[in-house]
Amino acid sequence: PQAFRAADVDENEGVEAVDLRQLQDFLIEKRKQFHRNAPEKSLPKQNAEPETPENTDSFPYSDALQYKAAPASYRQDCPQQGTVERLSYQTTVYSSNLTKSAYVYLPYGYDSSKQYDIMYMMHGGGGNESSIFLESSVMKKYLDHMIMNGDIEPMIVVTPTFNNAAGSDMTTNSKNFWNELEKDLLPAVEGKYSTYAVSTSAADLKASRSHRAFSGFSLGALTAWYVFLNSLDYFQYIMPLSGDCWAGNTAQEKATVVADAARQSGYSRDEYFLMCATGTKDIAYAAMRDQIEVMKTMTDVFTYTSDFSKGNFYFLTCEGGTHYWDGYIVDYIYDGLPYLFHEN
Ligand code: FER
Repeated sequence: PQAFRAADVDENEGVEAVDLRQLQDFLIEKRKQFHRNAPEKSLPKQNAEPETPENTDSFPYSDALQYKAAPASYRQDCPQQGTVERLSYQTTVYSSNLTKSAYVYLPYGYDSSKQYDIMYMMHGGGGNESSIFLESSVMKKYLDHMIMNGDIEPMIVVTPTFNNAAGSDMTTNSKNFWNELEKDLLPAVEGKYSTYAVSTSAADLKASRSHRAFSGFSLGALTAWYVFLNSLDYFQYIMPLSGDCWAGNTAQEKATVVADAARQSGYSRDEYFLMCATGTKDIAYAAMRDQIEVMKTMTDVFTYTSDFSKGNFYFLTCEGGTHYWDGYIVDYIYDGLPYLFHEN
């Protein structure tokens, strides 16, 4: 029993793959401390304590995160599989009311009495709500393996679409999605699945922003930048992948719009985080790099490092990476996602 207790490094009264993975990382000095996963971290909603600013979760950040593809085994079926459900919801923010759908990834062992971090993830141009989890299977397999191996805590991932029958072109739909997201999608999802939002009121959704991320690829990265511009009070983490912020014509203008949103948000630098990524052969590379180079000079709102205990903004680049979801983008998520959700 003593050896068992010692091996239970996450202190959840069981020795699972998660513990062994953490021990492995500890032995090769990839990790200095263990993630606790004890029951009280996931209290039923009605007993949830107000969040304290103190960060009790010391993640072993690198300050200069490097691109690394996931292990090849992550592309195989995982022995511990989450599920993907279709969620239908109404949206009333367009000229006519619409019924839309999104897909929701629930981690292996999802338990509605626990609370989960949540990430919303937007497809690229020409895609739809099925693209990420149904038309490709890599993201689902990556999440399963990452959770089983303790790369990330169990979490919920939602894939909606910016497409809508009442809207206009894809770019406009992408830029405007934050409105539907705040008013209709967040309440539909978080009223049904167990997140840190204690209710679906705007106030409670905002109060749980440190447990919520938005990511997107390509035209979906544009959605993510516009979520940064408009919805920071709902999202603490934004992860734009292979797309820049089309809110200006020059890098200077784009960076200024993003910095001004941060300035006007009322949040301090340790309350919003940007994990950006692309490849050097990606069609988004030059525009993204140029925008980010200017953002690096805006040191009143952005501190450039991947150590999010010290800064709030990073650009991961993959030498030779192209605009290819299954080939590169999923690996940016593999690299970047573990860096989110520690700064509560
Ligand atoms: C970008 C490069 C490409 C970008 C979007 C795209 C938002 C989208 C291309 C497409 O959908 O064809 O920097 O930023």
